[in-house]
Amino acid sequence: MFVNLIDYGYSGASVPGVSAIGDGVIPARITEMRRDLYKAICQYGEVTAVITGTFLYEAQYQHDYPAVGDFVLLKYNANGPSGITEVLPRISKFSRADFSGHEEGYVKNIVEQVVAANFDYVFILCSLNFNFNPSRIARYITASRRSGGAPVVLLTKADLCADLERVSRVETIQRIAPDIPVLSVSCVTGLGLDALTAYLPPAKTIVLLGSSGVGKSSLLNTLAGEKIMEVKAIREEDSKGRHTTSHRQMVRLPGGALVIDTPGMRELGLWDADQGVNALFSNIEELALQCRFSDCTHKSEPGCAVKAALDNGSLSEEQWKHYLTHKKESAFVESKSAFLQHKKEWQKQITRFNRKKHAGQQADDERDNKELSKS
Ligand SMILES: Nc1nc2c(ncn2[C@@H]2O[C@H](COP(=O)(O)OP(=O)(O)OP(=O)(O)O)[C@@H](O)[C@H]2O)c(=O)[nH]1
Ligand SMILES: [Mg+2]
Repeated sequence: MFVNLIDYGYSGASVPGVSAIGDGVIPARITEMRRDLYKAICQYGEVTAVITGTFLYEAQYQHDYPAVGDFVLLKYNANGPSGITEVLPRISKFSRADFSGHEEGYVKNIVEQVVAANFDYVFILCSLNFNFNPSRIARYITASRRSGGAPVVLLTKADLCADLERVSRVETIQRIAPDIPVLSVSCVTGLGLDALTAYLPPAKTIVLLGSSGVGKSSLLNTLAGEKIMEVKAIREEDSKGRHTTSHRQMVRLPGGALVIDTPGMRELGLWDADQGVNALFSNIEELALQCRFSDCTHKSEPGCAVKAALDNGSLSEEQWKHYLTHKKESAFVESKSAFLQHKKEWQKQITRFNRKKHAGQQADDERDNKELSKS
């Protein structure tokens, strides 16, 4: 079977670094990741793959490792796992800050963990039931803005929500992010699914993001027309029975679009959050530039353009509230990162000091021994 990688979003000429192909390697795209074992699609079909020793030696940071959606170079092996030798430059990526930090008493800095790569759209899913949470959606929008993919908000399980309530919730999100499509969908009744096809063109890649239980895998199965991903019932009131999907996988829909399912994430640590906040709230950042004082805190200063906009209604209270939450969160990520960096430096200094002390003691011992042997 010959697979044309262009159907999987590959556009060789426009991917920088592809001239490096040769030397018995072929391009491929990562379709699945379970711990250290990958699946990749290449011209010979889907193969299992592992990262090669050289790759391991050269990879310095977590984000150097392949993620689902990555285009890679593969040493093809017809009789066993093929070897991933290189990850090609990404055109988009979704990352989270990995706080998992501790390693045998040694504190790592926060590392960037790539969740998915090379997608065109980010579908942000949030359920219309009891878990409806505009702040969480805004957080995902911020991260998506930064990723290079275009965010689309999907309010899921529309069948569990009265029509009036549904319309008002769609409006709430549209007020927070006026330039982003917001659709309500239901996998049970099929509501809203037709409108989704505009964001599912052939060879384009879509990543599904959202908390556990919002219906990411259900949506993928519905769009694929078959049960590909495991779906488990949850108790809607408290979402009990969570974290069904435990790996990342990319599926090609009958229409040709590629959809990446991800496990629901408990915490979405924003990576490089500030830039994303500025993009989502560019109108507020512009208003702030018009304040009389450059260090205006937008609380009680005269000539505050933000306060004026809030008073005359041109800036919604909701958007302002979300902006403040974001600012606080990105400050938290930054301060935690700085704290861990500081702690790491401090531990390095202790190790250096101990080593020096040890070396000094050794020199003293040698001197004593020499003195003794002389006497
Ligand atoms: N009523 C209703 N239930 C839905 C809908 N979509 C999904 N569900 C249910 O929601 C529950 C969770 O769905 P999943 O698709 O497993 O959710 P998920 O987001 O993939 O969850 P994780 O894999 O844990 O991240 C299941 O019981 C689904 O049947 C919908 O449109 N309407
Ligand atoms: Mg799932």
